[in-house]
Amino acid sequence: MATAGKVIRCRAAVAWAPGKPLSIEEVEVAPPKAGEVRIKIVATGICLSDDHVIKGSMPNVEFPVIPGHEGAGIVESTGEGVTAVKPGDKVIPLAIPQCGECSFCRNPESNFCQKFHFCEPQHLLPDKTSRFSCKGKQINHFVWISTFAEYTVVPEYAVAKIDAAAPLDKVCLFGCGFSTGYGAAINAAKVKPGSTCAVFGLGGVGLSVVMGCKAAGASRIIAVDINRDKFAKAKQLGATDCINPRDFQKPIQEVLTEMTGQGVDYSFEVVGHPDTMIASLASCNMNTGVCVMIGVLDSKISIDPMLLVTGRTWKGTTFGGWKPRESIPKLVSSYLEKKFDPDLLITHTLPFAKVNEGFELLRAGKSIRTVLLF
Ligand code: COD
Ligand code: ZN
Ligand code: ZN
Repeated sequence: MATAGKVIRCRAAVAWAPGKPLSIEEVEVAPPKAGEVRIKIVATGICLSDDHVIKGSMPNVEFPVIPGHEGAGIVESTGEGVTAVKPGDKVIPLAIPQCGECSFCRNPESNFCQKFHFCEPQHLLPDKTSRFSCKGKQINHFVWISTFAEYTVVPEYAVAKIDAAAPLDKVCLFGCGFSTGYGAAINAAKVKPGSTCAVFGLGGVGLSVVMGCKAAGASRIIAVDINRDKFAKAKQLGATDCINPRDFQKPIQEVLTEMTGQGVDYSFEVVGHPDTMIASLASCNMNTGVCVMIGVLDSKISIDPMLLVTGRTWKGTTFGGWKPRESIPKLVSSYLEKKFDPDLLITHTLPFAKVNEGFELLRAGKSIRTVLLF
């Protein structure tokens, strides 16, 4: 491509300081160094976690930063030594990398590559520099992928090559929301046919959990949300019952226990709130119930240990337990074979310049997923 090896000037949404709206700026994006890939982002979804970044409540984020982690695009150029992708390939940048070398990558049971956050902070690329600048200032990356930029540079091990037939304005959701929720049911909980599930929080991620529970053959899927406008979509995707905690005088875990006799077999927390974290744990049955945590919180919670001593399993998952470089291309192929339909999660499509409008829709509970197009 004519731009290979050159600095590209393009648009990006910059969060200059916590709590401020995003600002659309012209940024400079340096060429990829060895082991890196520069991607032209075509579409990006808006996830609640990006809102946590903007508000300043997401750990390990350094301002100014370009958020966004649910994108899809086309490789523009590659740095020295890159073999996994080439210019023109359709790709999904990965918020969770897969280096293939660390002990977690080599363990077939785990997907949490050790390059994620803990040994290498992801506001800078692995060589400890940024590829973004604006008005003479360095701008930081977000989890290495910063998809709210027309061009972004990511390490080779944070890119998944996908089928050339994939529609980028749809499969961007595989970069976070759909994969995270669907995988939580399939990989983390390993929902069994005929089981009963409860899903707390019916955003893009929670509704993807509902899809995963249905695909796994759950016979009862109870969807829980304080916004009843989410119920129609939840039913369309497989929920058998929808309940609003505000309609009851008693704690929702008691309601769920009464509805099911002993509590559900699997519960999922997809809100990121202390009350729903405790309620979801307490609503799965003692003895064999499994509660999967997906939401994050920037404070601590305390629980009654008896909830666990009686036999419940409490676990968490990131990115749905998928080993991303090997699993995301397969998930996209299954989507092209129409095995599931995450398109139903996309309620709004907006031009990139309207990114703040997209966040307003999310905060007002009016959207499930907004996809921004460059
Ligand atoms: N009880 C029930 N539902 C509630 C409550 C409550 N007390 N409070 C809010 N809700 C509902 C809202 O009405 C909304 O429908 C839903 O919870 C949240 O949906 P969204 O669309 O705002 O959020 P999502 O689906 O985009 O993201 C939810 C996460 C929990 C994934 C996110 O907030 C988070 O914590 N992300 C970090 C952890 C993680 O694994 N992330 C991977 C994806 S980034
Ligand atoms: Zn996300
Ligand atoms: Zn690894």
